[in-house]
Amino acid sequence: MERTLVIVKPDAVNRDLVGEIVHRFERKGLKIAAMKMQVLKPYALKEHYAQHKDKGFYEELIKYMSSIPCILMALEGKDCVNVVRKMVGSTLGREAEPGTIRGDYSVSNQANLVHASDSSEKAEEEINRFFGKEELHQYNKMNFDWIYSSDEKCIERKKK
Ligand code: FUP
Repeated sequence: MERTLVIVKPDAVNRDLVGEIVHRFERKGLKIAAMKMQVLKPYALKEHYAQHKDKGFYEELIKYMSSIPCILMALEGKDCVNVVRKMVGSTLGREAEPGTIRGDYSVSNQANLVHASDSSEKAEEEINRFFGKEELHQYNKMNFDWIYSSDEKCIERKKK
């Protein structure tokens, strides 16, 4: 199954939205493979947001993201990257669709509650940046039998 990195950002922690956000991913049927609370180091964030290093908001973004602890999660499921990006919504909270996390709870572009990886390759890179191997758990999630068809589970098994 595919994995993705989710960072529940400082604004969500300060606004008591951690439970709501985690709850949405759980209810959707995604598996939590790793989860922790951590103040992110500026050097790791600079690497994480390297694609934005020439943008005006870059320094401010690094400062904001390292200001208080974030919740980090590695989520797992079929097409997990895409599923989670759809649930998170577009970057600017004011324009994000209602029903998405940003669309329901954010009106900002910086304080937009959640980071989610944008490709499978990036997800693996980001998970390895923020989690050690010993923090990533492999276990049978019993309710996967009720979340996926046997075909979907077979396809996943063949891919491995
Ligand atoms: P996303 O993938 O939706 O998180 O968005 P981007 O990769 O485009 O942007 C990464 C982060 O940069 C956003 F989550 C917040 C921040 N950002 C700003 O602070 N100001 C902007 O104008 C655009 C993005």
